[in-house]
Amino acid sequence: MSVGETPAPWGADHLRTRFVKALSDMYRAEVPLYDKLVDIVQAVDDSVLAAQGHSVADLPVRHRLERHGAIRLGTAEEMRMIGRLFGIMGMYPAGYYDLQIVGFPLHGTAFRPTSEESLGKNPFRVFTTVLRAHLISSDLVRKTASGILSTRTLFSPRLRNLMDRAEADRDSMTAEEADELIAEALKIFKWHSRSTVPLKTYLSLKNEHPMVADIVCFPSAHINHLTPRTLDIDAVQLEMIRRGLPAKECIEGPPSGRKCEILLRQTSFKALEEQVVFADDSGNLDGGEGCTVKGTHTARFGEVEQRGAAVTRKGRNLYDRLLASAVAIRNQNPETCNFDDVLAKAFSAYPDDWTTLRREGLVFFRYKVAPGASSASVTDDLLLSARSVSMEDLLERGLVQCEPITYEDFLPFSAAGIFTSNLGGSGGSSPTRGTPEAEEPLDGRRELEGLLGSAIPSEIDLYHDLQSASVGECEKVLGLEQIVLAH
Ligand code: OOG
Ligand code: NI
Repeated sequence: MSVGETPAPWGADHLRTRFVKALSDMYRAEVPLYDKLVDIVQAVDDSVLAAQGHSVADLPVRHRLERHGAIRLGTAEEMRMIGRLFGIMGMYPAGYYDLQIVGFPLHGTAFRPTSEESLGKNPFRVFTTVLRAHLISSDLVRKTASGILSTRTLFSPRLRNLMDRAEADRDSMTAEEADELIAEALKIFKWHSRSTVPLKTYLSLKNEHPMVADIVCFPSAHINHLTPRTLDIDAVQLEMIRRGLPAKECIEGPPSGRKCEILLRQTSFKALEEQVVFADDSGNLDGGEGCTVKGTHTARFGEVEQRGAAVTRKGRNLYDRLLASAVAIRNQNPETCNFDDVLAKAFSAYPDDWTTLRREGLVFFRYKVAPGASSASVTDDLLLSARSVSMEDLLERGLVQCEPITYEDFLPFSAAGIFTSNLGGSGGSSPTRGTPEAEEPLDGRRELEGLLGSAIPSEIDLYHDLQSASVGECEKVLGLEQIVLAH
């Protein structure tokens, strides 16, 4: 699109960007601490950039809008509908997450853009889980939950209608209809300080699992956090504490102090205790002043993250192994152990320069032919065989450049750590941090794919495809049959 041209109102990238901006405004009004956190991130990022002699305008466009959110849905139908809605905004399932491993009756996926181009515009991602009612142990709670959810309407008739039309023929739709789609979709994510059920029902569901109460007892699938990305999470953490935000004690993910950031590091401030009005015992919400039942609910929290490079399967296995070894050491002496030190020590076995990470096949890279290079630059001494060369040779001669691919996904155990510390009670560091990866939970994945009506690609395969496409492009430009990677 050339400068000054108006984007098509129904373009998927455009809708996603409008939606995340609207969501951010709504969340800012709902959770004042979010505003403070975004301020801190901006101040920290500005000073990181200034120290490097840069300004925010030097960052890729995506940084300024980059957010992720999380919602928890109640039924297969809600999950199927949200898959369609996100699809209209250019967000597709990536990765399967089974939260049963950490004791939550939920599984899900992340909806996000997957193409290089869309990620570059705005990588908005939503970690989306759905309740698996059959994992609720009490018959009574299961029936109560299913009964309540069967009467909830998350998607208004108008939204359904707009979605049907968008899928059938989006080019014929107007700018006003795009506005309506955003407004109707926003309602799904909005917080309501009234519960649809009596307090005693809420408490019985909460007793089964706080997640069950959070999902079932409210009229919307309120977004429970909206996370900005920062360039320096250690500085944000210190600043949160300095400004008196109720920050979690430790940062989840790889240790601090690495030169080459990998995967994801996250921290949060603790959930708000929200005032909630409950229905009276006959389910009536309009009992008038004096008849309402007041209570509280903790659900929404603030989170911030720093993103590093996407790792290969080999890189992920090494990450999981080192994390598990650090956790095992901590578990021997949980009271006295300084986990950050133990973690840093364990990760000294994880290479920390890009060349080694690339040569050992631990990180995915995007390759690009250097400006000015062409097929004429490929001299005979570079050839391994007829028309094949080694990527390392091309890099060494400066004919190709590379950069690590950003990790766009989640770390389920960090996720579990963060939501565990936000369910009231446990506070501090996550009891689950570093739980070893379980066997691939095939049945759950199939169940979720079945209800979404599409395969859920593994996030690692998606990075592999991005890397391969960039290598393919180099082959084309340099007129080569094959460029062989180091590993
Ligand atoms: C999901 C939290 C997952 C993350 O950053 O790992 C997540 C939830 O709380 O429902 O957002
Ligand atoms: Ni999150």
